[in-house]
Amino acid sequence: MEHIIWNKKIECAGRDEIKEMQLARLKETVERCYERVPFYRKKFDETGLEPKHIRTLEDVKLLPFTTADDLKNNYPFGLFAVDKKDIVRVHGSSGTTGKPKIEGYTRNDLENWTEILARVISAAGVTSKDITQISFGYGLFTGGFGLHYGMERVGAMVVPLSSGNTERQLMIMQDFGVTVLVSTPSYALYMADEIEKRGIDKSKIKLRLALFGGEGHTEEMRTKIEKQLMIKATENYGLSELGGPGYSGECYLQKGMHIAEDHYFSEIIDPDKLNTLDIGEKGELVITSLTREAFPMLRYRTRDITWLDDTPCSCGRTSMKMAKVQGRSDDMLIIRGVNVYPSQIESVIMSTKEIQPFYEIVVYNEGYMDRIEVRVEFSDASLLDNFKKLEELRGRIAHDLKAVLNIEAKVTLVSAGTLPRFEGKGKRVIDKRNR
Ligand code: DLL
Repeated sequence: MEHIIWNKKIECAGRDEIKEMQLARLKETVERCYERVPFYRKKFDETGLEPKHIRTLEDVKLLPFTTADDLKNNYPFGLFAVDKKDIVRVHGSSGTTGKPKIEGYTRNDLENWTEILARVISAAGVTSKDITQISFGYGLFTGGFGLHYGMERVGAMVVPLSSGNTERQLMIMQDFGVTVLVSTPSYALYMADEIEKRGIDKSKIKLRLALFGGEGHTEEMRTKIEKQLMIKATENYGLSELGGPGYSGECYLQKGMHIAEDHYFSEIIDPDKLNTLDIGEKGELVITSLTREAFPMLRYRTRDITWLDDTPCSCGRTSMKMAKVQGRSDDMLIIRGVNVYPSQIESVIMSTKEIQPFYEIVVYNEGYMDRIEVRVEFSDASLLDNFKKLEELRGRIAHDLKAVLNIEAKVTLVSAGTLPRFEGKGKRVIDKRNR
């Protein structure tokens, strides 16, 4: 396979060179926020902080955090640092309820966004010879447009299908000889299942790569999809508040996501004590934008739990990497005092042969107790006639879940095809507790 490093000068730069660039850009960003965004000016004034106090990268710790609530309170354009006439695009968070978190781009911001996506896309192994099907939603969601322009920049043929209408997606995938799929892992799983169900001849599918992002997935789920679609899948991460995808992406070695450090400064903090943690320590990712003109952001608390990794990568890139997101500090379930991450449950499900990779987690009250139920689909319909075998399977899954979670989970087996499938990000946790 051909491996192109899109921007060698930056992606393979020495650490000192990167740090120097980050510091200069951090100072500019701080100045910009202070001068142009009343929200930040007020926060600075409250503590007597001035842009001149930021002298080293360490001084980032002096800056105030920005949270999702700050975006909500300043909806829609309150945190913009340029006049509306200089904004050429807006995007927003993917949630379907309530007001979205809105962010804007100047022409330069769009140019930088395209550049960092071209890096992510090349790192995954995509070249101008590829035909790519973009099955992320196009709209306020950043996934569709972000990957679209990056792919065009790399020179790949783009098929902008957006999400939904799976039958048509699969038809075009075969007819056009699509080689690269861009989607959430949930949607890829759904497509893989439909390919099996419809008995589509796999030799008609030319896919060789998938770029997954927009949500987390376990290694076990990745392996499952890779096997089923006979592809290699890399992962990328980003969030609309910081401009969408492009913040980080895996290279073909699949050993963590390379961060675009010339555009973002990253920290890991303890989400409770708020102190900064060391490289390699697990905590909440906090990001400061370094080049964004329209919507600069200081120390944004992503709520995503991960760690940073500065060990050299054999692909040649020198950039810091982030590990797979372990969960969000706000999707962690606390069940009878025990912390449970949906990803722990997913690993067990993906490692159990006799069940499908689809699941649902229901949390509910029973008296004063919190209970957790995991619903999974069994693959072999003939099990319906064999109660003993069905019970044995249920017991085994319950046992494996207990070993991982340290608490009992009720396991419910349902027939194949009955749990929800997702065309975008999956929603697999239903919390019915009254609090
Ligand atoms: O999901 C941006 C994006 C689109 C990234 C396409 C990659 C590809 P939002 O809708 O604002 O933006 O959601 C951001 O999604 O804080 C994470 O919790 C989650 N997320 C995104 N990528 C990953 C990933 C886009 N690779 C929120 N692993 C983030 C885990 C992810 N979580």
